[in-house]
Amino acid sequence: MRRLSVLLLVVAVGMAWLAPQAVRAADYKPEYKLSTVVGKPFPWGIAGERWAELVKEKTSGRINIKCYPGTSLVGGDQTKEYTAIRQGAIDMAIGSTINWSPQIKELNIFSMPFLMPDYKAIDALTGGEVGKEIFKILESKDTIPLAWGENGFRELTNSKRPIRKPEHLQGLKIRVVGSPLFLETFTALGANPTQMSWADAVPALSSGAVDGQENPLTIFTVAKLHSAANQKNLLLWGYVADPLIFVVNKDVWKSWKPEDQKAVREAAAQAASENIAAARKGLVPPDDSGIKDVEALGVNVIRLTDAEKAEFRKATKPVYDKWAKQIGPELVKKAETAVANRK
Ligand code: X2X
Repeated sequence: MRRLSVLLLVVAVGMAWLAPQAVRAADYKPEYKLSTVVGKPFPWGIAGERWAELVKEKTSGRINIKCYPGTSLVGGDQTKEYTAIRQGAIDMAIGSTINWSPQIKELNIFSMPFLMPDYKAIDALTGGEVGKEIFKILESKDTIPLAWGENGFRELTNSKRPIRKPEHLQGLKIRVVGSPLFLETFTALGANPTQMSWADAVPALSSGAVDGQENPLTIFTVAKLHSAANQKNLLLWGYVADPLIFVVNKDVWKSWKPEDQKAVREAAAQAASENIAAARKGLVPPDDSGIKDVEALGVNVIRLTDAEKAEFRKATKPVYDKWAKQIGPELVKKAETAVANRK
């Protein structure tokens, strides 16, 4: 009997000692899942690893993040990523505006053909009123946006022929992703667009099932599309650019102490600025070393004159006008003004 009460006392003391840790474990998960479409060594994947590393450091290990590249938490279906974040199947993500645009129509603004002529135009949108408005929309949809990163200007590549005019695109099978805006843009140019995830795109390009694709040069070179997918023709047209957005699911965010929220936000800002620098390396005029690197791979790089670019703009203008109404004429007007006034 005496032995039993000693045992009970030991158990009681042990439980009292464990209790605070049990409470802590209840609000903080042992590990948080961070989704990205591509992993290391793509700049986007590096950004995920870097965010995780900085968070661990700044929270003294209270917040542990594991990266899930390949949008593997949604079976590679990148246009379902945003819904999974809202529902809590994904805790945090660095997502492309393109992949989330099927759920958030305003994100299509970055995919409006020829809206952003240069990097300053991207910055004028993300760093100005448009960026603020988009962050508010994301906040109203169960996610906390923390920083803007960058995938980059999306250049067109194909295995068939050099493209200099819209008519050269006639009948080419081009892989696209995102909202119907992409299908309409490429249809307006006379191409035959087909929608598929990045996971399906690489084998489809390699087998020749599709002829071409559009992606930033960092994606092109790291994925070795020139050799793996015979993408020997590259058109530098900068028709759209996709920023990346660092977000956290709202319930996850609310479960963190203010000091940890601050740490996660600061870590996102730092990882994002490093990400933008990596995404733009060798691509901001007058530095064109990134383009020269692509040429050195044996890729035929076509640069357009202003007049040639205007032909592509003209061919896609009806799509632009139609989508301006769908996205919201006021937001589009704000974006156009911000671009016109960029410094
Ligand atoms: O799928 C693509 O083309 C990629 C990797 O650029 C995006 O996720 C938008």
